[in-house]
Amino acid sequence: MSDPVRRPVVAVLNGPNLNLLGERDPQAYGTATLADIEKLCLETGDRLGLDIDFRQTNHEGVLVDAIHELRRTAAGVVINAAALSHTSVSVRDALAVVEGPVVEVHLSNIHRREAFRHHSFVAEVADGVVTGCGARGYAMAVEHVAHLVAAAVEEVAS
Ligand code: CA2
Repeated sequence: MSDPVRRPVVAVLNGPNLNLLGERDPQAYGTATLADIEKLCLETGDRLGLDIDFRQTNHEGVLVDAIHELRRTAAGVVINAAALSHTSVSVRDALAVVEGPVVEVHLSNIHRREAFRHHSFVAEVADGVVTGCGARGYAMAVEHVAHLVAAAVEEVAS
């Protein structure tokens, strides 16, 4: 039997405290757990012919290492860096060398919240930002990465 054709991989990276989703703060973040969001991303990926590499870490250096590991192999990256979005130059610098498209996602609308959440270092290097659309925002971000990857492939072929 021949090997199945490998599908492009989209990494979906999650930062600190997102493992607690569904346990507290449903007004800000909704009721979906991170496992629910992973399932949504996998379903979206399946529909679009993509594999999803879904990860969460509470540690800045682990997130930077994950970005380095994926920077050449992933077709694109969706990232909710959580609080690190507002503080981490090292996450920003790691994302700047990712070869494929990067789309930032936040469950809540960061611009409608406290002033310290209004600036995102991630947004400075992202190809798109989805904020305030809840868990559905992850599906939107995966779709947008798929669109940008397909557009880049078409451009090379033309
Ligand atoms: O809206 C988002 O997705 C955020 O990235 C979530 C971060 C927050 O620091 C950003 O400003 C916006 C916080 C994630 C923590 O999630 C929790 C969930 C339940 C209980 C405690 C924290």
